[in-house]
Amino acid sequence: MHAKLRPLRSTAVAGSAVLALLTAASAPGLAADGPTGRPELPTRIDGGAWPTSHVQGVTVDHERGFVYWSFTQMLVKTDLSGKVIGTVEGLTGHLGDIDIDDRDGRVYGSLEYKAEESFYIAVFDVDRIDRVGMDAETDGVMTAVHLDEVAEDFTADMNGDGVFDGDVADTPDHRYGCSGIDGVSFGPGFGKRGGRQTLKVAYGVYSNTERTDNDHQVILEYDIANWRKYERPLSQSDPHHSGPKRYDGKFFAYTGNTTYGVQNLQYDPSTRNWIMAVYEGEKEGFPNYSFFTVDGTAKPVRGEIAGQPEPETGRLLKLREAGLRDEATGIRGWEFHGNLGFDALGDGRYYVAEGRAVEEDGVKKQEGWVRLHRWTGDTPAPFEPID
Ligand SMILES: [Ca+2]
Ligand SMILES: [Ca+2]
Ligand SMILES: [Ca+2]
Repeated sequence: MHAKLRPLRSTAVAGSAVLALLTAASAPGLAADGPTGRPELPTRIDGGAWPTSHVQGVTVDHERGFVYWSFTQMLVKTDLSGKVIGTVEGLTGHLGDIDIDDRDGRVYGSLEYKAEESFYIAVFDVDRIDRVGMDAETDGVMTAVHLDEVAEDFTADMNGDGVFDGDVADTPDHRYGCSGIDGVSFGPGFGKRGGRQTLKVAYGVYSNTERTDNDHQVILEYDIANWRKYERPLSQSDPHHSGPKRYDGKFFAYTGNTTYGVQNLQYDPSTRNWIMAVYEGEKEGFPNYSFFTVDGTAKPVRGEIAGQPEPETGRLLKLREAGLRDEATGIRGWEFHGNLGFDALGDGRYYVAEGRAVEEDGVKKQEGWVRLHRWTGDTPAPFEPID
């Protein structure tokens, strides 16, 4: 609430400025943003309650004043007061984490169809979302780009018995334990301060305590500059496989096994951390933290991807030397939620999603909202809510 006040010449102007400041500062739920010219950010925004699975991701367009919410089978667009502007519905797969590309103003999200062995980045033309009930297939607001690499790792017959065991955790199949994709975020290349923003896509990883090759988070990097040529509308009954044959980078972060991998991935320009919010793992001998930070200032190093059936090297990411530390493994991490949605605003503030099941008129729904937080760097939780 400490907006910067500059000396003003006229007492009348100063008086009205102070009045305006007090009004803003005392309005419930509003955090003063200072003289940025951008809308002020509420301490809480509601995403509504929907007859879907839970909220999976949020991304805020501060400039234009919109919030986008992934509710697994639906994308919701609200303004900063939580007023619903529109929805994109009819998704039969799993829409996970989302992020906005500041360059084109579109929203990108991970979209899985495991039975069809098809994995996409869905691209939403969010400017065109202007009413509730728009259709993902037929209203021209969504295209999809297929990621072959994910399908290959997901379907890998790791025990070589000629059978791919499908969407189950209790199997040696799935390379690195890959269950698909979830966390997505734009940001600079790992170890780079600026340069070209690329899209990072994190694998889901099945929880499985019986194997040793699933203790890494796996992150693919794509330069999406030429992605328009791959983008196609998606017919979910006949899923296309239009997409880049190759990724531009593949990276591994040693965290120990988790339950479904990185739920929310987010680059934080203010700390230069890549945050990874997860559902905790269950393996003995690991700390099983709920939140990790990759050191975005560290260049990836080629090294052994520990625990693979055949020795294998890859580009390893470094966890930030901060937070909790597990003596046995050296793994660093934190205890924090954020696995339902997490957006970094770039100035040391963050929106963190929460959700719950509700019932309205006999209909089971999932409600989602975000609360404004600030970075503290404390352990075990490095954020505190701004109220
Ligand atoms: Ca097999
Ligand atoms: Ca994200
Ligand atoms: Ca998720």
